[in-house]
Amino acid sequence: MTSATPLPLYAIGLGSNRRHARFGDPRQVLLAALDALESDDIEPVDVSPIIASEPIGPSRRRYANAVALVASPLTPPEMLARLQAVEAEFGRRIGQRWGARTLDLDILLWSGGAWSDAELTIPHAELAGRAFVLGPLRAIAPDWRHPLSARTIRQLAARLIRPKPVDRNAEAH
Ligand code: PH2
Ligand code: MG
Ligand code: MG
Repeated sequence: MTSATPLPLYAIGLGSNRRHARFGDPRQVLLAALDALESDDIEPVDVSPIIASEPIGPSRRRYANAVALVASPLTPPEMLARLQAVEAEFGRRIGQRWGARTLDLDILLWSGGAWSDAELTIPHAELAGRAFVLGPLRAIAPDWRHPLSARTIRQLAARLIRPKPVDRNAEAH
């Protein structure tokens, strides 16, 4: 298919910290989820390495995390519905927020810019504070600019992953 206007791009965060009976460990869950996402109107463009990350929040299990870039004409609410359908396919239950979960799919960025309604905020509200998102995202989209802060992913990752000491003396202890 040729088209003058390129399709919108989405950056999708993937996370899992629970085995799936059929697919296996969290890493394999993410690989299966990438397959499940691909469809007539969701075209995978790139995927980061899958990292192992320490849990943020109450769950004590380590996560597998990755970020995928997909091209899609879907609107943000349509994309959200699709991600929720894939989560449900993988056994995610409503109300599992922050608990151990088989699959979490989050819209991180959209080339259309910012979006905000009762169900969905783009960019993802926690994007700039989460190393397990910024690390994988930097591997595939370092020059993407956060539409609200105007900083690139590379800059946001550098701030978070290598914070500059405020007080050099304090650092010596
Ligand atoms: N997701 C959470 C809460 N904590 N920690 C890590 N390391 N990775 C995640 O994906 C994650 C988390 C809620 O979405
Ligand atoms: Mg989520
Ligand atoms: Mg999440």
